[in-house]
Amino acid sequence: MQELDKIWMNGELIDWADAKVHVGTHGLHYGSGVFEGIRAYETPRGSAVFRLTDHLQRLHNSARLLNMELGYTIDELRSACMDLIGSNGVPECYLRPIAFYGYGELGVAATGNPIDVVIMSWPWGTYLGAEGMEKGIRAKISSWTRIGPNVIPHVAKATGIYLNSMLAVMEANRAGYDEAILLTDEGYIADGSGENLFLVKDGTIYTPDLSASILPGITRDTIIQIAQDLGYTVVEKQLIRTDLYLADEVFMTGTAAEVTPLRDVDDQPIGPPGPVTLAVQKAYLDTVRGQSERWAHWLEYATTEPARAQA
Ligand code: PPE
Repeated sequence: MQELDKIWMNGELIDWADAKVHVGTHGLHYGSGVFEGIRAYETPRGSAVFRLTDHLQRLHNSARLLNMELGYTIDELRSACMDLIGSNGVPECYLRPIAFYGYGELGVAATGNPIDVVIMSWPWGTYLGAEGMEKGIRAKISSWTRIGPNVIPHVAKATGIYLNSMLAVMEANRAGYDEAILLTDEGYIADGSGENLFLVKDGTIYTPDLSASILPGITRDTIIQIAQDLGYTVVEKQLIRTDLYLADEVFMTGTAAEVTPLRDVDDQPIGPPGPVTLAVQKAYLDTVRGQSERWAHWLEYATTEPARAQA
């Protein structure tokens, strides 16, 4: 991770090296935290954060599901993100707000522990490699099952959930694949370790519906809207693994992964990135980089760069 100058922690911008917690922190012992992953892009009008308010709204929802009181409004967190981008001076970066039960009492019930709220930012290149973005990655169905809706609320982007993702992606990597695909207990396709999944069959786009224990991805929502605008039909439904094997195209979406094509699943060839994937990927990258008037309202410009914003 490339270290930048500042981290926003509990209301203040502090030096990167000083953003520390005690080893007795509740969130460290029990994974009791919620977080977000957000990207800021360099655009012709300066640094813009993609769907920042939507990400912060999801952070608030995640916190609610874990009975956490963040203590900062969405507006306050939005300003904090903008201040951080301005002070670090890196217009194109990944933002990682995280809130967790802090240092107080140990014991599983977190009631009474303080809540720490932190925002980090650092430059993060392509998640699954530049070559993966261009030529497609190789994925494997995981032997790990995606956590069910009555295990941990999957709608929450909660830190503890990511043990599920970590085991899956490490298993896939050890076996020589780039990414894992997790199925639900019933065998329906859920998501990747850090991405939602889409497939294309006979010109129609399919993606698992929200009941499949998936994170309600903001990129997923973006892609559904962009694809419909491009004239594609998008169907949200239960999908099974053989739908992937027989698909014409498969791609994954996420803030970090953006739109990454899959070139094979379980060694079943899907082929090089197809026309629908490429069209959607281009439209997405144009949108986040401020090249699209249609979706301009999704870009929240860092107010800390007034000189550039006027240009
Ligand atoms: N599913 C999972 C399990 C997931 O972690 C992500 C985001 C998504 C779907 C897509 O969500 P969205 O970013 O809102 O479109 N994964 C984040 C964290 C990746 C990491 O390694 O850390 C991300 O993409 O920022």
